[in-house]
Amino acid sequence: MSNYFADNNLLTRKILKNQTESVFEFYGRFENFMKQRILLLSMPNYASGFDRAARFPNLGLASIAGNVDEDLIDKIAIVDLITFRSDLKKFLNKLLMNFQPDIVGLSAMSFQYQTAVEIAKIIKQINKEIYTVFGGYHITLAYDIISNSEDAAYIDFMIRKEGEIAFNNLVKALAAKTSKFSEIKNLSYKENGKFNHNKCAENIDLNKLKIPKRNIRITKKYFIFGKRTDVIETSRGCTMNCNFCCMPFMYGRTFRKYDMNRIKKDIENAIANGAKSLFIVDDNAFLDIHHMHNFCDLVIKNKFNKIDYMIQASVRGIASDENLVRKMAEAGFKFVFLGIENVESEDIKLLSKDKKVLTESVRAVKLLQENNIISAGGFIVALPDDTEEKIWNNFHFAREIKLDAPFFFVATPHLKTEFRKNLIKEKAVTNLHDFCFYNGLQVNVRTRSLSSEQISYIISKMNGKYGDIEYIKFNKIKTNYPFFFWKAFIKNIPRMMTNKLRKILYPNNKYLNYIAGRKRLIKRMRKWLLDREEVILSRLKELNIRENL
Ligand code: B12
Ligand code: SF4
Repeated sequence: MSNYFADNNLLTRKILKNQTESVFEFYGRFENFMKQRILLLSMPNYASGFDRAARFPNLGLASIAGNVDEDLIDKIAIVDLITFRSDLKKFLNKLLMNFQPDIVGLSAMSFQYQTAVEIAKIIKQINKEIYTVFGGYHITLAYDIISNSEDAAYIDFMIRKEGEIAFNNLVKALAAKTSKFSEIKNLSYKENGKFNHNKCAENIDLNKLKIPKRNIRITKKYFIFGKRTDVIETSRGCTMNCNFCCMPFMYGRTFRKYDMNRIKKDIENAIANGAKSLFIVDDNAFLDIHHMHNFCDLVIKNKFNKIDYMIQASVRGIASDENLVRKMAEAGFKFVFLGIENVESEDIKLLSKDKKVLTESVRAVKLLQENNIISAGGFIVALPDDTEEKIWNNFHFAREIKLDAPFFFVATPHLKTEFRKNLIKEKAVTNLHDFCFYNGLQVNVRTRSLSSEQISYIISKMNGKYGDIEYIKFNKIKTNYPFFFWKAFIKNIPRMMTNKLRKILYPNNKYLNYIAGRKRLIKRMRKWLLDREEVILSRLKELNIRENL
């Protein structure tokens, strides 16, 4: 990082800019044309626990960067703030002063959006001439709300849905100093201080996209299970109907594949940039089992199986094809994340999932175990009818099938989804607008019998209880990544000891460890430029009062 700053001081920046201007003025081709300095940022916020096992680079930003025409670029860089742990404000100030960007692109999921706004404020304080461009999931879902909010003062442009073509067109317009923004599809831009929202283009033909630019990342500390990692995609979209998912707002219910030649180049590029493992970010690559067979064949044939692969998959995709799972093992797959969702039949119906999901989950996990692949599984709990017992049933199911990594997500009412509408009708949403908590682990709903904080407490107990001696015995993370596993285990010992000690010293207050966890969250959120102390503490009071009753 220090070298980077050393050769990018303010003076160099000015000279470079003048040179670029004079070259173009000399040729008289583009009178006002100016190559752009583009800085792309992904957000530092993480869902607690994820960051200990994995920190991934943002593929959306790398793909956008890869698709900006070279002759528009003076300098371009990606900074994945997820890898960054110290004083964010100080770091950003230094970065912006040294890079002197013309354009800063910010990518955010819903729970990261408010941090992106706080960063945009810092950018505008340093130089209000810098253009801030927001993109990603939250923008796609909430552009209309945002354009009428106070946040709009810090946002110059929003790009909805897929960003590659729209961003390139925007950079072109800014470089040529034209203001023909109305012609750029997917773009929201301001006229007389008010946002206009252009129409969106059709989904991109994926095979026309250039390879993501990985070599321009300033940040480097990406890992999963202790191994240097990167991200690739082999398809975009999903045709399923799960009503809690916001993916259809991005691509509609469609499924597009990259052809194998392009995938081959992408893997080569990721490996050349240091990847020792690859996370495949596709929504649901297993919609086309042949595609997955072809992918594995490609990896095996080209000897790309010296590195590890991880993917999320539908339980049906895995359960339905024993040969594919075997081939995946040969191709180097070490981790599969399955969307199990819930064990209660009423809840499965509420999530618009197929009721066969449970029997298929049992088979899918068994096949993964037989092939030495780590099985992770996501559950969605806290649906309106859920009681404490029903929530725990998900835990028991995970233990019964010996899931290596269970994720007990809380039903999250993401904007615009059918699921949100249903929960609002049920009066089950306790936090409608503060999206900082929409990360799947924080609770924003209540059930008919449980408050948000009670749900949160139950889930923290489930997470705490899963990692017992028996778990250590059957767990495949330990066999596939022993160094990572034992290092994480040892690192966790002081916290386990403190928790035990609290229980011994204060046997009558069962909430003490939980409260400590909530306080850690307050500290973490402050690091992301968010202060939600009051909100979190007020919910804790609710729990204590109930306890005293
Ligand atoms: C891979 C993935 C992950 C990975 C890694 C993500 C990463 N590196 O950032 C992991 C497993 C860690 C993960 C975790 C989580 N994820 Co996730 N994840 C995805 C997934 C499947 C793919 C993301 C991706 O890389 N897509 C491919 C790239 C090319 O597309 P993209 O990121 O969307 O970028 C394009 C556009 O969005 C846009 N764009 C994006 N940024 C910008 C910026 C600018 C300036 C511009 C112009 C355009 C632009 O242009 C890009 C190119 O077309 C998506 C679903 C999906 N289809 O996107 C969910 C998704 C993004 N995740 C989601 C969630 C909720 C989470 C979690 C919070 C919890 C959870 N329940 O899983 C955690 C939290 C992670 C954390 N930071 O701690 C939600 C977000 C919902 C929302 N409204 O915010 C999604 C949409 C899943 C869903 N179906 O609901 N996730
Ligand atoms: S299968 Fe996954 S990606 Fe497809 S709609 Fe359901 S949750 Fe969304």
